[in-house]
Amino acid sequence: TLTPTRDDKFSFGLWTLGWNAQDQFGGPTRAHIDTVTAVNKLSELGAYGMTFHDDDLFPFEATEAERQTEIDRLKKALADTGIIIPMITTNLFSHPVFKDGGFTSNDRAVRRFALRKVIRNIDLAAELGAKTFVMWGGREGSEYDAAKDIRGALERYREAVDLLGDYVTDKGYDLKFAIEPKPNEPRGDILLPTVGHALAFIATLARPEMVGLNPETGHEQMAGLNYTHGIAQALYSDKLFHIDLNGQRGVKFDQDLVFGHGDLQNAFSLVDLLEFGGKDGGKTYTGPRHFDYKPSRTEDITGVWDSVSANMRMYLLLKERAGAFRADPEVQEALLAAKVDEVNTPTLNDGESYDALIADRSSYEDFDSAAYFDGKGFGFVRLQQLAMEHLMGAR
Ligand code: GLT
Ligand code: MN
Ligand code: MN
Ligand code: MN
Repeated sequence: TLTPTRDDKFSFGLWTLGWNAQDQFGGPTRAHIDTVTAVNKLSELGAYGMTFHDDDLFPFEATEAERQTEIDRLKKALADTGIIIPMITTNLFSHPVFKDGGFTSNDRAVRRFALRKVIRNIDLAAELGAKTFVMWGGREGSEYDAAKDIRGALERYREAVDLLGDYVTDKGYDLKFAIEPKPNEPRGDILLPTVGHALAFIATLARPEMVGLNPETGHEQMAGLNYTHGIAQALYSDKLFHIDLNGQRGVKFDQDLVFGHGDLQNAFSLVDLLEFGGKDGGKTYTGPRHFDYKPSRTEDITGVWDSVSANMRMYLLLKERAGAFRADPEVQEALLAAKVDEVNTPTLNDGESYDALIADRSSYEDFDSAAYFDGKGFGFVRLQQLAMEHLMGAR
């Protein structure tokens, strides 16, 4: 079915549909959307969750009372609709004080302020029952190589995440962190620019088990990387804690298009991996299908809600198409011919040592590399064509 239900676990950032469409070159083209309207509309359109930054819900300068009013209004809307808050995150990038970063600013007082802002928001996450706390360090980075000691900045990043891990653990909160990589924008170069960099960083932490990834489609693609590969490696490392789905067309500024409106074939392979990539053909990821996109600046309020629905519909269409691809006997035969599953067979026999491998003449001395394929290819193109035909609804 192409009608989204709560079981599909679709969620949206309040900052996504709520974006007033201000950009580098022009002012807002739309009005602010109130939190309660957002929750009601998401519920009506079939989402199950909403996410937000502290500053999305109440302004940076909000008084304690103003902050509480907004939290209470949100709680009431959640109770009225059944929408949940699976993830929350902290804005350490909009206010001018964060112009050189939060956790890694050269200015120590800014770093201490950033930690306090995050701790306050972790308490809110726990209060609202969020299970994931995203860290997107958009301002952690530099434009000028002489201006940032990268090793020092990474040490401060580690110090911050370790401290927050201690805090969550000591408070007994059921909350995990998900780092969101991005190569650039707003900084010229951002720290932890890709899934791979972030995985290496997580391994240096005091509590690596508490920290995973929130990879965004467009962010990996801005680095020219294959998002499906990045997600697969995150899964391989048990680090896919959350996901930001959207669309991007190639290596350029962060487009935040509707999911599937960018690299469609990569979106197809991604949904195939998430929904059918498990050992038994089941899901590999059961968390929120979270959309972090921006309704284009050309759109009015109708266009905003159309684009919310478009994200969910694209996901469900791709899921349907990937299911049809998997079920097609000709695809199964092509997969077999392409030896796709053979990569899961260990290269050595059970218990085989390198001595035994060296003693196996068929593996080398008698292996006729030139004659081995005897003019036969793998048939990957045929397989890809079948995938594209399913994607296009031609089969
Ligand atoms: C910001 C960024 C996103 C991050 C959000 C979380 S905020 O809009 O562009 O990719 O996921 O901080
Ligand atoms: Mn983005
Ligand atoms: Mn994102
Ligand atoms: Mn974004």
